[in-house]
Amino acid sequence: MRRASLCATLIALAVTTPALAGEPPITSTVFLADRQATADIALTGPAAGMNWLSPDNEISRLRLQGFWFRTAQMESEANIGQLQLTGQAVSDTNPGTDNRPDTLALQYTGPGFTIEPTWKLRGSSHGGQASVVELIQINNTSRTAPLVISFFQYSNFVLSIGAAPADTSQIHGTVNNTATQSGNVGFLSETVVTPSPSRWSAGDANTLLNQLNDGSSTTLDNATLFGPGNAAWAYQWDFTIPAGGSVLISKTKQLVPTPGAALPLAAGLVLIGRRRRR
Ligand SMILES: [Ca+2]
Ligand SMILES: [Ca+2]
Repeated sequence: MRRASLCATLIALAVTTPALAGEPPITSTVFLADRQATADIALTGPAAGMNWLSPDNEISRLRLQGFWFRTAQMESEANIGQLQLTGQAVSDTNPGTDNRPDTLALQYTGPGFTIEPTWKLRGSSHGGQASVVELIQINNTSRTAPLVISFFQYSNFVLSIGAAPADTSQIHGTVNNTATQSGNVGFLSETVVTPSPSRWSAGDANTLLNQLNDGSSTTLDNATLFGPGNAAWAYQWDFTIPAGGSVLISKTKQLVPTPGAALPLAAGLVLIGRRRRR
């Protein structure tokens, strides 16, 4: 937490004091809104990332979209929420349309590098879609040494309702830079504008997440289709960033509910949450 003045603009931010040794990790969440769409982003801990995305502020269609990394000095991947959070700001980029904060910028600092993700949420007045534009800048802050780093994005949307998960995830495009996930209640498409990913995987949500948390080095398997099932997908970028240099990942995603999607009627639904927040 850098400056108390930033807090004045936060709609919802739970801040706890820095954890002492042996205490549970700090958990804090930023809430973004634009028209009917809402998003939550958890800032710290091993499951940091966007964990709520809803076109209508009713049902989240996202369980987690988070970022992991592994430098040449590391034996396994870690969530960026396990780094020190050194910068945080929310802003309103369309005050004439909706004057609530819709954009979050963060900075995490590790040994010889910083990672700076930014999310900008856009919704619609009728709840028909939620779009997010994301930029992730990775800076090598060393003056002498290159930074060898693999950066991962894990994405687990939940777009089907029924007795069992029945989502399909797929990687598309000649440079594998578009991912889709679909089910009987919605469709998600994400395109990496630049740079194209080095590796990718469409797979089972738990299997992919375990690969990033299993304490060993992981290289994604380039699978391009999974499902129907508990589908998710992941991207991997392998970078060597020269001393003082930076890379910028730019991507955009759009979440669209299926028009007239059936409301939950039976037990055993796969819905991950339902809440009204305003
Ligand atoms: Ca706004
Ligand atoms: Ca691993």
